[in-house]
Amino acid sequence: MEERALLSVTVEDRVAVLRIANPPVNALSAALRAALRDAVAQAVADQGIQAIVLAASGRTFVAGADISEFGKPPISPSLPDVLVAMDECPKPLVAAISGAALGGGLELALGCDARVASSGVKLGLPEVKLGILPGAGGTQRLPRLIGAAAALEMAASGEPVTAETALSLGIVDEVVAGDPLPAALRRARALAEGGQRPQRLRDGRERLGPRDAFEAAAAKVLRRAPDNPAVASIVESVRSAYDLPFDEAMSQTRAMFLRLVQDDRSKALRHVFFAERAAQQPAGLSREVRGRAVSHVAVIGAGTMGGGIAMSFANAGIPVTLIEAEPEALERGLQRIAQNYATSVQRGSLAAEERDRRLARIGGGVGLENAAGADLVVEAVFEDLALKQKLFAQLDGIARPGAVLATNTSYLDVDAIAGATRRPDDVLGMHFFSPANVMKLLEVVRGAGTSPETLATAVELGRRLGKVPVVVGVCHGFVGNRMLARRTAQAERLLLEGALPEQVDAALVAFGFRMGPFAMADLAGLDIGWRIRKATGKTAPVADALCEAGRLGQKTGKGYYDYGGGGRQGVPDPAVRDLIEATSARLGIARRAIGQEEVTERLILPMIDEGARILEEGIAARPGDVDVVWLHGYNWPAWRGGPMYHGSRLGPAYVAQRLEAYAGQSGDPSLHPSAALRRLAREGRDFDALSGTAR
Ligand code: 3H9
Repeated sequence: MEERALLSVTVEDRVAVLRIANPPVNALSAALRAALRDAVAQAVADQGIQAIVLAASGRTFVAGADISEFGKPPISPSLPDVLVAMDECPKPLVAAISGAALGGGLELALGCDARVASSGVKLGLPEVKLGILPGAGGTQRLPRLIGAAAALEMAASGEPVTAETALSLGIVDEVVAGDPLPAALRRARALAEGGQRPQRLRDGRERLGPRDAFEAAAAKVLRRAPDNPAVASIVESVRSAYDLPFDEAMSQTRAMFLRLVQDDRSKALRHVFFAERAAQQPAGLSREVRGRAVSHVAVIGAGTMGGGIAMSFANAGIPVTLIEAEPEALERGLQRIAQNYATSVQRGSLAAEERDRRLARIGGGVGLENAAGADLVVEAVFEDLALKQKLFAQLDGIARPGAVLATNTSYLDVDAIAGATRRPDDVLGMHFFSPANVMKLLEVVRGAGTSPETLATAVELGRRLGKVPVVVGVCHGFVGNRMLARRTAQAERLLLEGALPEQVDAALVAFGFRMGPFAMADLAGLDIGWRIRKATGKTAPVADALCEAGRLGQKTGKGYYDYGGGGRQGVPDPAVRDLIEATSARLGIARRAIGQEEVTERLILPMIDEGARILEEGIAARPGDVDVVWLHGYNWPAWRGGPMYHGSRLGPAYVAQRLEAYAGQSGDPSLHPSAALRRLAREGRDFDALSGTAR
């Protein structure tokens, strides 16, 4: 195999320009680190060279360490070794930052004497999002440059800043429009003319700032993220900038870095990183297929969902027409949108001018003919198949040829909806999650007839909206809601068998969810599920009894909990306990004490089992896709990687065996493991083995 040049060296008027070229994002792989170290050594040895500029080709400067190397045996030179070589270099170094400088990429730039960035680039230390800390001096050099409190905030939040903010913070010395190389060369020459290299960042503590300001910032970040072990390490490492000599602080930081990389939580977060990216490339869709251009969208239905979807488009700069059948309904919908934006402005999360720009992108229209000019139509009307079919048949006659027609259904058969048109190749599902302008998940439902271009259009658009699109197949509830149904059924069963709502909720919160199923149901309103059950002839004895008693959740002040004066924090209610016990008695179910482990497993393991079926049927293409659905649609705790990742850690054999045991103990036949899961257990294989078995 021919070796790619990861680093090219050119000389411009006695300045060596080291240009990194390691597509796609210039990650600092072992080979690149070695090339960097050697190129610095050569520039030092070359008498004709006075200074060095570090630049990069492609869309990023350097996106940091190569995450795929984590967890494998470390290969020398490490990134800290490269930075030692840069510190020891007697000639000045300048970074020309032309794209994102993240993690190790920013750390590399901090090893230079000056930094020039092009306008609009992002700089940051996102390591914390991977459950690790900046391991190559970010926690030592950045505090010495911009102060410990500001550096801590950047490293603990993981949020990048723009070049302009970086300039005001003092991270970069200059921001230029376009290519930063000429300005970097100028600075390199000016520094070289000074004769001596300026003081290295490692050698000065003057700018660390007052210790009490740092301690106040530390208390704040620790309160904000109590579950992420990396945050405490980041605090400790930045603090050591005050207390320890640079080299000692670095070796302590390195030890913490290596420990965190091995932590299960970091492994799970890295899995999430790669799963999110893999989901962007739908299985069975060639990278060459391009989506159609979308410059105007129509959203049919101005209810909560339709309004949120319209806001998503407007927020991403895409003009949208909201369509209703009656003027009053349209007016109500538009007012709700205006109110939502007004609340954001009041809270200070949205500037008034930006609100005005977004509102100006949202128009309204009464009647479907308003969809005629749209490149994409999203239908978000009531969940009723006949209604949707009628609407799509009408749309077929109105929408322009080549327009993508999407339904936002949460459960219904997308193929049956597509069948109402003469262009099923243009039809698919775009299932947004409520509130649609906030939740990041977008299930893109591929129908039997959906064309590759239509699919690519929805995926590309999802990305433009800042969502995480995941392609799924047609079935009742798709991936997310289908798995949720298993959990909901067990939550109800557990109440009948002996548990109480607060115990079930506490188990899921202990697992890492922000809320348990019953607190969640109270928030959403119990009547939605009740209506669906009545329509489909299903029952949920406890939930039904609560609804019959008028306890519909927070909106009625009572549900599974009592909300007293209408607040959001419910308390357990003895009346609910009586109601549950009476229901168990009525159904002849003997109540028993149920421990937390059983509660957790009976909520989580059936979901994993359902995930196995979903994979076997080809509804989701990869276990990671299922994980991404749960991470971004249902707030699955990221440090647990997602349901399939969790299932894979437990092992399919364990999951199958526990489900079998619970099925026997509770007499609930739905707990028997599926054929897919049993097969994996028998063959000692993981969920990956189910990928692509159908389709
Ligand atoms: C670190 O630096 C530790 C140090 O402190 C010290 C160590 C001692 N490694 O996101 P995209 C792949 S930790 C390996 O779709 P975009 C990605 O998987 C690191 N691979 O592009 C994808 O592959 P594929 C701290 C990486 O334009 C492809 O590149 N840095 C890495 O939407 C394109 O990625 C971070 O956490 C990586 N570091 O966004 C930054 N980064 O095509 C992580 C990307 O096969 N990266 N890939 O699916 C990002 O945030 C985004 O990738 C970035 C570009 C904003 C740069």
